[in-house]
Amino acid sequence: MTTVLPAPVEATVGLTLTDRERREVEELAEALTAASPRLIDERAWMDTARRLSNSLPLRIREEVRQYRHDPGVGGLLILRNLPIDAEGLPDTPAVPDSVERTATVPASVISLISLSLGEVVAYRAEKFGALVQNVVPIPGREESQSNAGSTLLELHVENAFHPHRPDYVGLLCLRNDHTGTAGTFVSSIRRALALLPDDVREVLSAPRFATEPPPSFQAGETPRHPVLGGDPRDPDIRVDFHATHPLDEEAAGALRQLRTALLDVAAMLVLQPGELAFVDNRVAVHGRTSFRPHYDGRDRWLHRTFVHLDHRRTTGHRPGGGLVLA
Ligand SMILES: O=C(O)CCC(=O)C(=O)O
Ligand SMILES: [Fe+2]
Repeated sequence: MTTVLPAPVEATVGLTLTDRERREVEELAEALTAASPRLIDERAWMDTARRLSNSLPLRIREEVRQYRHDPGVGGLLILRNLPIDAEGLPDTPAVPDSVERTATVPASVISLISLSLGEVVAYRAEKFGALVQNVVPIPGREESQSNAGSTLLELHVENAFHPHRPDYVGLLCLRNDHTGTAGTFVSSIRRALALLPDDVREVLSAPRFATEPPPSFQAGETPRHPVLGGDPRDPDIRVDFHATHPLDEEAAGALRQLRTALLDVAAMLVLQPGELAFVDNRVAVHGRTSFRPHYDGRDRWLHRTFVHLDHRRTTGHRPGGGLVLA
């Protein structure tokens, strides 16, 4: 990636809760946290979460509904001043594949808001299919191109290889890194498209690319796919600059130009405790700056959810009618 860091996301993007709204979300999240069986991945708990999500403050529901209608030019929604008690949190987990199993207020907050956007889903092969996952640096994984790393993470569509990749990724910050500067890059094809000449767009729209799944998915072949799909004037994007490979020279050149264009229009989102970002995984890509973990219990800590808009599309892929894709 370039050495020049992208400009920060404008503070005006999204919604900052009033202290009264923050308190309302906190009360709702506390009620959900206490709801039986207090286990996030149990159907009864998510059923309660879905029902309670209808009682979120009106301005949140309006903002989320508008974002679902149109994710905007950046594909990004940010909610600020959510009830995260940064002082009262336990230590940042530092074990591989860390997930949240037992209900907590932060896990309830991200579940409630994700469920107002759509359906919370997970993948059996990733983090045991847990619905609320931890994005934390893991000792020994510093160089890994995954959420466990702390090196620069390349721009990517989440699970770009997967036919049922998320429509949205939710990232809720519980703690930032020690310097308060670790940032999530976000960029969108809606901003980058104008920088791409017609012939490059054409190459990107052809099935001249393949995306490797991570080893845990043990998928068979990697089918060829286009990087740009849908309406040529407002396309969807499917690329992971670590895992997507061009299948010929021209495709390689087009992919390089796409990466440059996305970096040119990227913004940097330095999530602080109590901030929740949704990235529209159809039009936007994300990545992360490098940062230095200390492994002292105070490292950067995000909760993550995946959201689908249409549960019906994955019916045959969710054994037992649950929320986890096989
Ligand atoms: O750490 C971040 O800000 C984003 C990491 C990431 O790409 C993810 O968790 O999907
Ligand atoms: Fe990601």
